[in-house]
Amino acid sequence: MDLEKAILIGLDKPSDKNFQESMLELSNLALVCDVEVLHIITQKRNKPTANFYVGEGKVQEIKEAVDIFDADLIIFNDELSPSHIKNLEKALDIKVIDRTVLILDIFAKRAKTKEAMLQVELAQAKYYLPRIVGMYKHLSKQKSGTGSKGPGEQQLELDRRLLRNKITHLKKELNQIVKTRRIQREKRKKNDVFTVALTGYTNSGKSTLMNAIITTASNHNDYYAFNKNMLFATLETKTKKIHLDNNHDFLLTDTVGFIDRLPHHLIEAFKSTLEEILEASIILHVIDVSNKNYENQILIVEQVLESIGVKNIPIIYVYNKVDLLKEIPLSTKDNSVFISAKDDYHINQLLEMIDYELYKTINNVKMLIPFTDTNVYSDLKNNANILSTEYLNNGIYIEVEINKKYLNKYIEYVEIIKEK
Ligand SMILES: Nc1nc2c(ncn2[C@@H]2O[C@H](COP(=O)(O)OP(=O)(O)OP(=O)(O)O)[C@@H](O)[C@H]2O)c(=O)[nH]1
Ligand SMILES: [Mg+2]
Repeated sequence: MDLEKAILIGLDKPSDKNFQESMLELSNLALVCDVEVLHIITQKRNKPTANFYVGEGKVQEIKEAVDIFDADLIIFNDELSPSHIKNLEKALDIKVIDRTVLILDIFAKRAKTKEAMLQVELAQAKYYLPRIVGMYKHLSKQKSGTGSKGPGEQQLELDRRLLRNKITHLKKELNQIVKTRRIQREKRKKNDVFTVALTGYTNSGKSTLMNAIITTASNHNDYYAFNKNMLFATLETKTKKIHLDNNHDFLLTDTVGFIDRLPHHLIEAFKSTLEEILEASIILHVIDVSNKNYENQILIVEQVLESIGVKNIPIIYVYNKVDLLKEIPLSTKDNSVFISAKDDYHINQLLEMIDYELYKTINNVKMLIPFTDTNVYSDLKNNANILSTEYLNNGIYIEVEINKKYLNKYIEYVEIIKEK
């Protein structure tokens, strides 16, 4: 197959602490999209310019490089505005795209379920709507050679309208799926099952860990999905029930991975998938500790979690791939564990931490249980630590140490809660 040939452009802003790594990552993203990287041009600047994103001198340098390397396209490391694309394409007379296009393309390639496909299509449509002018220039060029005029304004307006209709239609279809998913989640909540969500940078080993936990916790090999050494292998949410030896259980959910400069249209489109994280009792933040940029990846994941509204959910930091390290580093995070999902190293330790976090006795509660509900009393006798019992006229009044699960289950009987 003929690879498209590209020149990468990056703006090295002082605020950007991991600029080199992000350019490397851009090369990787390009490769996944079957694009060969011929050359990289960077510019140190405080902020983008209004016209061309980079300075005018740089545009000249890029133009020369395009000729020298005979490139097919230019890829910017940041998301470009419609006017940047328009100006750059005019000045350079070559296709100009950005990191977002690459990520969207990869997501489109990987999407398997209907929901994921609709989500990616929606993100793409929203990204392309304001940029349709630039796009048309290439399309018409491909057909009839350099310099040919794009379609008239009328045609453009028509196509914009089509794209807008498509967005409305996609949103409707997605809403339907989201509703079903919400109902499923509500059901789960009613059954008061805990969920534990796997999150982390793409390729950090979330799906591999999911498999390791499934095989460690169950006696049979209930293998779940593929995991591959590729970016965004998982785009859909998968949930499995994990049953521990002590009869405790929880639902484990694998989700889409994050990346630096994750396009906001994608985050928006994947909201329903990401909502699974918001509902979790615990988040496992999986980190590829063998990646030399892992500390920055932690920050990026934390930013995305914050942007989707994660608050007050306990996080366990799971430093994965320690088999690739000579020495295990010291964690600066409190709730952390070093594992190798590939070699099943410390998976049991992680399970113990999850178990502890989920089932620890955290509340000292006073409850009044009406005599009609004495089954509640026997349930608590078996599953919580009853400190005192008093028989009153209107029911049994108890003081009990209780974990989150039983607190939620019997919240209607609670009179006083004292957090430990
Ligand atoms: N050496 C080593 N490799 C691992 C380990 N865990 C995962 N990998 C490899 O890392 C790559 C990515 O693993 P995945 O489990 O697909 O990662 P992911 O986080 O699910 O990735 P996305 O779904 O793309 O976000 C695969 O090639 C795995 O075999 C580990 O503990 N050690
Ligand atoms: Mg995965």
